[in-house]
Amino acid sequence: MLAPVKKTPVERRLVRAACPHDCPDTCAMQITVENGVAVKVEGAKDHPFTAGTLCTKVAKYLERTYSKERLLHPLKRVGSKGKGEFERFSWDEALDTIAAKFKAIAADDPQGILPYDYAGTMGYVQWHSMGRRFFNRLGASRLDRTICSSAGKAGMKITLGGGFGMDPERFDDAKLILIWGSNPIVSNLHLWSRVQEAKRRGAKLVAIDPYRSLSAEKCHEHLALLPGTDAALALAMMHVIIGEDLHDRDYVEKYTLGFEQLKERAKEYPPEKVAKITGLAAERIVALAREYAGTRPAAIRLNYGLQRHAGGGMAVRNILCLPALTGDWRHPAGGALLATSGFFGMNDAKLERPDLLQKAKNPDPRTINMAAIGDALLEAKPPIRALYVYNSNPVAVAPDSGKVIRGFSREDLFTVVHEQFPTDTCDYADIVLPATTQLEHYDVHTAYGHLYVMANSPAIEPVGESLPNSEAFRRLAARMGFTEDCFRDSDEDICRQALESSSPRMQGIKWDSLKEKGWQRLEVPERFAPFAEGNFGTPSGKCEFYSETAESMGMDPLPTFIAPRESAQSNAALAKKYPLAIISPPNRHFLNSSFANLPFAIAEAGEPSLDIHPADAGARGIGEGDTVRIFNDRGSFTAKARVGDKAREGVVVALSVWWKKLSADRRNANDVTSQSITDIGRGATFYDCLVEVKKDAAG
Ligand SMILES: Nc1nc2c(c(=O)[nH]1)N[C@H]1C(S)=C(S)[C@@H](COP(=O)(O)OP(=O)(O)OC[C@H]3O[C@@H](n4cnc5c(=O)[nH]c(N)nc54)[C@H](O)[C@@H]3O)O[C@H]1N2
Ligand SMILES: Nc1nc2c(c(=O)[nH]1)N[C@H]1C(S)=C(S)[C@@H](COP(=O)(O)OP(=O)(O)OC[C@H]3O[C@@H](n4cnc5c(=O)[nH]c(N)nc54)[C@H](O)[C@@H]3O)O[C@H]1N2
Ligand SMILES: [Mo]
Repeated sequence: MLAPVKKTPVERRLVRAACPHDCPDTCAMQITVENGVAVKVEGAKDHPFTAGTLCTKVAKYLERTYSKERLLHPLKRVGSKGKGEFERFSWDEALDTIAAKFKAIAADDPQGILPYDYAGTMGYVQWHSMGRRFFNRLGASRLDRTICSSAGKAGMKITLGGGFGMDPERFDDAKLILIWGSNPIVSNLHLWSRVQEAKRRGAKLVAIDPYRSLSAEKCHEHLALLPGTDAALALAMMHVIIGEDLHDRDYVEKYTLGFEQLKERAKEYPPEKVAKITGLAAERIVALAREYAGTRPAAIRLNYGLQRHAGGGMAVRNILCLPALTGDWRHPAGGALLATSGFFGMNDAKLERPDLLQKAKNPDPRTINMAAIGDALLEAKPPIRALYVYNSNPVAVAPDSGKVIRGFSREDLFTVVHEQFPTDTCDYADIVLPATTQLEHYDVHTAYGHLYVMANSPAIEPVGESLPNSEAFRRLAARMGFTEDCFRDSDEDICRQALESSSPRMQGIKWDSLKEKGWQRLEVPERFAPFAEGNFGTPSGKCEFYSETAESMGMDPLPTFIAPRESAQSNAALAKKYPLAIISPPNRHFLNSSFANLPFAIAEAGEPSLDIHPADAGARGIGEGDTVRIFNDRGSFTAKARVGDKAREGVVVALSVWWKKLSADRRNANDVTSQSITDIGRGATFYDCLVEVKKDAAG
């Protein structure tokens, strides 16, 4: 008789993880692993902000990790650039080739080499350490990481003294919430739960957004202003608040600087004048100002969307002045929130080792602005001869794609792309390296939308031959002959170093216990009101309405309005030719260009679309569902028209960021966006862009 088949026991483990994506929520995740295979990804129930839910994208993270689209081994290019024709080769051959190339360029001038990386993962191990060490030691050109938030950060710094704001967990106690240039249902889901709770408790929600976004739709009121005019709206609110003596005199006197000058400045922005700038009725501006001044606590959620314009830094600065006028900062549930990043304090010097530059051939290499990578690749002197791209997909996400692609197509440019997926950027690589996902490596994270430090432990072995970014740089450093100990640190060593912080808020946070628990709150009070008694991070310690720092940067020391570069107000001739302002904010089902190749996300997102107002569509003979061509002097792309009143008149909206090669015309919204930069912070100006739209005859 045959022996009965023995059932293999299932070895089941629960692993603590952190969502790596560029999103304010940085969720705590719990991964279930059975016999070495991840079988379930959930939001951690015990994490106060994640509270057991993940967004629709990351809830399907297993489909991403185990996707058949994953890059599984190194590839070398065999076809022409852009074609995406590759042949498999080994890691050793790949790294030897890269090291030989980098050595040859470095012998001449290491500035010919440029890293290009952004927040594909926000982890300190996989983004802020080994790569930075490597390129510092090499003396490569430095990358100015400006593609997303640098204008807003500069605006926060001038006004508040750093990346500080109210605790997102306190929004549920606010009585009035301004959702200002922010779309939390899409890009900040867990804050939206708090906002919903506030609504249940009777709070009023007001959206300020040129687009009736999913979030704006659910607010009590929606003010659809013209893009890039928020700074003027904030000034008009100040005009009313100060003019009608509605400000908190005690708070202003004790904790702000430059009120008298601000009062004069605000006089220059009466609601009637600002109505013309913003396209809002003057009465609505007045009503908003009165309601805001009359409701305590009031909370403002502004987000990075509104700073992607010529005056983006100033817009953030102006909005952040409002809660100091009303004294909202006194309350844990009052104030404003752009980011909480400044409350953390990872040990950047230890992670990035800027001191290694001293060993490089040129200890002070030039800086290249990532928001203008197209121009840099085509025009920088000395030329960029090698690019090492990781955690980013510039061919799809960087502005002015025509130039970006011409740059990436240069035959004399040597390009390495370390990626999880065969992106648009991979198609232009000489060498593609396969990267692990968050389930396959260690990391430690902070957040820009809550106050917890987060740990990520690997749940599974690397898929295929993929390697973490840290390991690729470790191996490359060895081949370059870099002997410093820091190039032998393990990923967990780096997690420990990240937490060797001088910040008093991080003293109790150590890697071994953090890894165990998965997350730990900064040492701040439960009901945290950071500026209740001043204590701003500015030179004066006050909220600086008047800023000498701004003045020293060549800016207006007071809040002012800087018009969009591409608008009827600042360039009438351009506006005549290209009368529509286009914005291209995130699609709910994508995370920038991440997920935009995965069937489940594409099925939800549909196809590239353009929201257009009936008046603008009618004037152009465009009907619902027509294929339209969106164009300006920089380029063009096509999309399906959705005619309706979601986009205000004069504004069209192309939810983004689609992969070019998966779109019918192999283009996307960045074919029309510009490389011009913001007033401060040298940031990208994706939403400062004029176009014309035509029904596509070919479509
Ligand atoms: N699902 C999803 N989540 C994401 C992302 C994603 O791609 N998908 N991206 C992540 C990243 S990298 C970031 S930086 C954040 C971005 O998060 P948000 O800043 O919220 O992103 P946006 O959608 O760019 O902007 C929010 C809203 O601002 C509006 N807006 C555009 N221009 C203006 C303006 O001039 N004034 C005003 N008042 N409103 C304006 C847009 O219509 C949009 O509804 O989200 C993160 N979260
Ligand atoms: N038109 C338009 N353009 C935009 C925006 C917009 O709103 N409209 N938003 C802008 C903003 S806010 C941002 S932040 C940028 C974002 O632009 P990017 O930072 O380029 O973000 P993603 O498009 O998500 O691409 C990140 C890539 O990193 C890869 N990746 C993830 N984890 C790892 C890892 O561990 N190792 C390696 N090697 N790779 C990894 C992913 O597979 C993905 O392809 O885009 C900007 N571009
Ligand atoms: Mo971003």
